[in-house]
Amino acid sequence: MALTTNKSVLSWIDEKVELVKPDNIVWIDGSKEQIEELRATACSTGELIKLNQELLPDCYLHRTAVNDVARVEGRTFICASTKEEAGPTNNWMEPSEAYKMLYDIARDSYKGRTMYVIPYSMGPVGSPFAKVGIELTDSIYVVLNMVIMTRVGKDVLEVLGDSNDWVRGLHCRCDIDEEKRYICQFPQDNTIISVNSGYGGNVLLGKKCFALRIASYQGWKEGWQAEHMLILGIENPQGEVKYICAAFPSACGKTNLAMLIPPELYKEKGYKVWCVGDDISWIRKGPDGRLYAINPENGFFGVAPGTNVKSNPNALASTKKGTIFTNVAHNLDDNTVWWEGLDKNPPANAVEWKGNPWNGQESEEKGAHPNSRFTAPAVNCPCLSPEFENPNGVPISAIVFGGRRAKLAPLVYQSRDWNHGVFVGSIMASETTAAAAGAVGVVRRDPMAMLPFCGYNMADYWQHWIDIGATLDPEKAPKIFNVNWFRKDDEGNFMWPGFGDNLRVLEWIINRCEGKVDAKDTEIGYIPYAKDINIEGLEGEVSLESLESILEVEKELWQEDAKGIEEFYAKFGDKIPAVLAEELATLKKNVQ
Ligand code: GTP
Ligand code: SPV
Ligand code: MN
Repeated sequence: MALTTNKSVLSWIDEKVELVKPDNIVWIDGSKEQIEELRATACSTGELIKLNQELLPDCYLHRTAVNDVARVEGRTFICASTKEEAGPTNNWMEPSEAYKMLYDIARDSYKGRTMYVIPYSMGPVGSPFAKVGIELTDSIYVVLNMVIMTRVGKDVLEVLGDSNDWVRGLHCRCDIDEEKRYICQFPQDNTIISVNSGYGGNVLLGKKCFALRIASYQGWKEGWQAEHMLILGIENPQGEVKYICAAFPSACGKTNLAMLIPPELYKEKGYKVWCVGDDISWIRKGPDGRLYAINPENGFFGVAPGTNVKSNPNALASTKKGTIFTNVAHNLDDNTVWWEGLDKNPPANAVEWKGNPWNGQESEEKGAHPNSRFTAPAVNCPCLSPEFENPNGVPISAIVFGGRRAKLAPLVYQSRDWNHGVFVGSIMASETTAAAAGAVGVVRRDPMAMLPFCGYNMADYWQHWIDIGATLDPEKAPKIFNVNWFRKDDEGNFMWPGFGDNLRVLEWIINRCEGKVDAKDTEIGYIPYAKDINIEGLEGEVSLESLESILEVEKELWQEDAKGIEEFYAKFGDKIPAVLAEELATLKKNVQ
């Protein structure tokens, strides 16, 4: 039975039913009973494996197809009416052509299958920031993931009422055929169509497709911002909490930073860190003129490898109940899961992520895919912010950009002002990771960590950033920074311990926001004096000299980089905002 009388919803679903021809239609109401039933069905078909319910209550394991383990950027399209609107950094397809191609692929593909109708809210239901979506899928795995990652159920439709303001999403598994895999966004139609995949970012349509690609376009039109940013709160010993948003590319440390455990020294003093979000921020100006952010998601779709009690105990704790693991190794001895970097004791009697028997003590092969993931409910997180459900979001003191760069980018620097900060975000570059299909470790430009996620022309997106800044009182605008946890020495070792110790850098950032500490005015922006980054307790890991060396501006490298920026900007022709062209000229002059 349909859960709404909304005509725009019902007529759209009717059309899609006509197209894909499901045997049954099931509306997802979000009830416990329904979820249990779906889990049982998925276990009976092998789509899910029920894990040890004593050690991991309500936890399940799923394996995707071997050819379907990451986002596919080459097959992701922005189907705006003109190519120019999608811009040079997006793949573009003309909308009517795209619809025709996708409908041909989707036609009859639900025959013998069930259509699940998922009404969901991105953001707390009814929050002024929140937006509604409806995803149609023929995958129980998608339903159960969406139930964790978003707010799903009847109340979403009640809030929607008769409105036509909701995002349409059609997902068809089809045959998981790589050659016919397409992830298409139609920003002008509020529509997403995804075919031939069953992997996370390609099919959980509330996440990257809606909350970033469609929402970034909506934000442009409506005066707000959708960003690939974590949100965390830092509580000082006086009990004051300051919030930071940070944009790092995929698999570059957002989940880890969002849940960081303060170093002993800071814990003793009374510092605490609160996680509001680990991947996406929706940001808008509040009544007091400051920028406020919400996390539109309700769970974490986190990278499993490398997550352990030391690196990210909060993430690990979050995965102990109600979690779906994707493409990790299955320990048959105790029916639990394992991944590289969990501990130094891989299971001998196990099944690797592709489904083959695996002896982790002897095998050279990996047990878990490098982009294996956990889907964990946010409420599980021990450091979840009390503001997580706040419909009005949290006020942002600082915006931090950062990438994975072995050389060049210093540990941290601050932009001179908002517009320079936009420039700093626009010139971000990072080494590619396993989160997307393709080569790993290649440096590429990834402005604001939005390269794969911006739903319109990146030059317009930069201008939107500049325009937002122009509406802000400089006293109230967040200060903008850049960080790099990934500098390496000549032997290839990380020069900064990272993880919990990143709080030492965040402390400097907060101090800068409050005007409590001086900085060196350099060619690229404000850089800390080494003495102002607290390295107490890091003896043996970081010396003052090595800290100084990762805070240095290496002019020759920057000259080289400026050329790369110029080439990148050239792709946008005269759409490059004048402000950014001027900032580039200044940088070039400064590092001459
Ligand atoms: P997405 O979910 O793909 O958006 O990734 P993310 O940005 O949330 O990245 P995540 O926190 O999952 O970290 C990805 C990888 O980076 C993991 O293997 C981490 O162990 C590693 N990592 C995270 N923070 C640090 C750090 O401070 N230093 C170093 N060296 N590695 C880090
Ligand atoms: C990312 O790749 O940035 C992710 C994972 O957060 S996915 O949902 O697959 O996009
Ligand atoms: Mn991400």
